[in-house]
Amino acid sequence: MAASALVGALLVGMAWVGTAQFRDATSSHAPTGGVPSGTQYWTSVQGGYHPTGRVRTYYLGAVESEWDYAPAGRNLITGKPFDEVAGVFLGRGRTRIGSTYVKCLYRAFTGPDFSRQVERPAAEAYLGFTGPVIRAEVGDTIKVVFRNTNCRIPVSVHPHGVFYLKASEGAPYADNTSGTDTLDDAVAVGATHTYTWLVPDRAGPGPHEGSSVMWMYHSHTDEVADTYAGLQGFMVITAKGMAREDGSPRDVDHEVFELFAVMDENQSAYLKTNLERLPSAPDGALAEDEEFAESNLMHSVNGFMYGNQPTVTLAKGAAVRWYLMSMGTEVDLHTPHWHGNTAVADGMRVDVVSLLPAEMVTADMVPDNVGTWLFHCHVNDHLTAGMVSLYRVEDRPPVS
Ligand SMILES: [Cu+2]
Repeated sequence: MAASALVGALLVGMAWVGTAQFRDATSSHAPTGGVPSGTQYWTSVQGGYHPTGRVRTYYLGAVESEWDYAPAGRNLITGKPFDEVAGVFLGRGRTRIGSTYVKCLYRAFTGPDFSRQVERPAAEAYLGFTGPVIRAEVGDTIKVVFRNTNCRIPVSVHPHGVFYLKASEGAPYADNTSGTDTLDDAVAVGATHTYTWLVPDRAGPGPHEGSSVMWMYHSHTDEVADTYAGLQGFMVITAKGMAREDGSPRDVDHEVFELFAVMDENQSAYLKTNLERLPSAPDGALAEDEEFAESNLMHSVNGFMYGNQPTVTLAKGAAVRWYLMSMGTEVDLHTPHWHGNTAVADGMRVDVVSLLPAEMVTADMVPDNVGTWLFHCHVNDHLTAGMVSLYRVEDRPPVS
């Protein structure tokens, strides 16, 4: 990417985040009330929370969208039309939904009135249906102002890793909470809820990790139906003192985020909606039909199949950090594999990593091998069903 494009990307990317300084974060209380904030508290739980005083505010919307798993309409790995196997999932017909589904997705907005969605820069198009990346540095406070802009289902934002109280957990269950502590559980269409998450030391990189750690966020009102509807995203926490202004780690030139998942559209909260869009109204038996069910298992990377993911482009010699995760169920054991280059994950040299549902793995790569390379799940069934992308290494100076 040209330097000017990068600057443009940064500007657009930053438009949805506002930062502010608390005057005295150690003694003040967050707006949801009762957030432990004193040094005494954190010492008593042997945690470390050493506030930077910085609050990062994100405007996150849930947006009902049509999502096409294969927008090119071709297999971009073979360069040919879809074959019979691909047709099982992507073929559209009287009783087949095809490649495009209605989903509910997390999208960034520019401000608290949610009048303008942030346009995702071209360099981030590969993020697909996943939400915008949320970032913070250890010691920060994250505020997610969340509005269900037009999804017909109630949804929430549930984070992993960071510190939250009940009003910011985003999950309804019999946890003895009531009143305002339950407003996070399910945000109805048109409603807004602000989630406040602290970033103590234990949300940052562990002893064997580099300068940042990835956590996911996802809807947890109806966890299964919501995540299959598309509501998940990545969050990066950078070690204290290691963050750039935007929260990204200083010692990394390029970060890449990839979700490997068999998106089971049969279990999406939008199955009924998608059925109703079929050319002929389906009879009740269709949802029970095994072949129909199979046709809705979208083996995808960030919501793209058969090489349809926009190609991630890296510079030879750049410090690249890959953040990989999976979601789903027992079929979601994935083994992302890079052709052409190797990485270090968990202190080991690898070109394959393994993921189980909701597992998150960070891998550092300094690509030395120029070319366009496969990046695919090594589980045979998943590979043939479309869980394959490309990445490209170019001989140019790293952008940082
Ligand atoms: Cu797989």
